[in-house]
Amino acid sequence: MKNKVDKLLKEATRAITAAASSRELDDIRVRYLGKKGDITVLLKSLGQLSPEERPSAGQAVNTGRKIVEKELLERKNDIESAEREMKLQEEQIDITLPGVSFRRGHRHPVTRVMDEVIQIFTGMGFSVREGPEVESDYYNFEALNLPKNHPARDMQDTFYIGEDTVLRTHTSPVQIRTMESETPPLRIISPGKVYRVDYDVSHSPMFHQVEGFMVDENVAFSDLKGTFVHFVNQFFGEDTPVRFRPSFFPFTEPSAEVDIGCVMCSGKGCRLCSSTGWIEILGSGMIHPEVFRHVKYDKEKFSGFAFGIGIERVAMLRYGIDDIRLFFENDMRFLEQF
Ligand code: 2NM
Repeated sequence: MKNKVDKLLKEATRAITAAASSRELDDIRVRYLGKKGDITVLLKSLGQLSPEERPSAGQAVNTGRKIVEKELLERKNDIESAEREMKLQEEQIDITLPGVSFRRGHRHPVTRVMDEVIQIFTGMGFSVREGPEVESDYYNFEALNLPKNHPARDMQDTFYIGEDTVLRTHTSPVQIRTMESETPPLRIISPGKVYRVDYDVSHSPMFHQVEGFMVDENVAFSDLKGTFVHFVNQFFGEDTPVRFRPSFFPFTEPSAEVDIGCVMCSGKGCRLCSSTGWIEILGSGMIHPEVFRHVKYDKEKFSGFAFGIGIERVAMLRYGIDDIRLFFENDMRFLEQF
């Protein structure tokens, strides 16, 4: 028995020393110590020995088993630390290499100006309402006192989707929908995309508006004036000259356009302001009784003002941009300046 154990031990030791991976080592463990392993088989055969032989033989096998177990464990630790070391070498990162640089994005100038305009009006107590860009003839025109033969309804200006369906030419339909479903007092702005058949340095077929209105008892033209003087002071600066010039819109009476002192020549007269010294920034007026009739507001009880601001237009004045199409070409050299 002692000889058998010595022989197995020698064999096992050689195999363990030669093992190069955890996997090989495991195979060796199974070969000697597994259920049918050589040493296990020897242990099981002890029962067949005579009672006199059994103690010394048992001791020899057990000692052999312990030695093999110890050698396996030691070799396992060696191999595993070698393997770990190799992995660390392979995965080593050279922290002195230059990093992969990326560019930080930012909001589009139209979005920035839009957010700023919204903030100025919410600061005066206005709330935001949004609505569909595809509208019915009724909400885009009829309810706004734009009669069937009005030039603003011409095929030239409006994108028609169907007989009675258009791409909204302004966000006023949102105001009509709001007045239909809510009762005064109301202070509402509706920002969004609008569409008109037009394309040159100052017109884009899609552009952005913030329209708004206020309705309550006793709203006067002076409220309109105070609102836009505050808006101009906030958006263009405290010292910006403001004037109110009579105008016409089908949905307001009286109507006024708001001008500011020319941003390019400071009022001296130039190409931008057609030598007038003034630049138009928004349209406004007292809401027409016909609009109130459509939304079933009592025109004897309520009055209100409304307005529309072209966002690209005020963004161009703010940043000194002379072609509206630059906003939509997505040339990074242009956009990166904001
Ligand atoms: C403008 C100019 C004047 C306007 C009117 C309405 C409504 F729905 F309340 F009647 N919303 N927006 C309005 C008035 C818009 O844009 C140049």
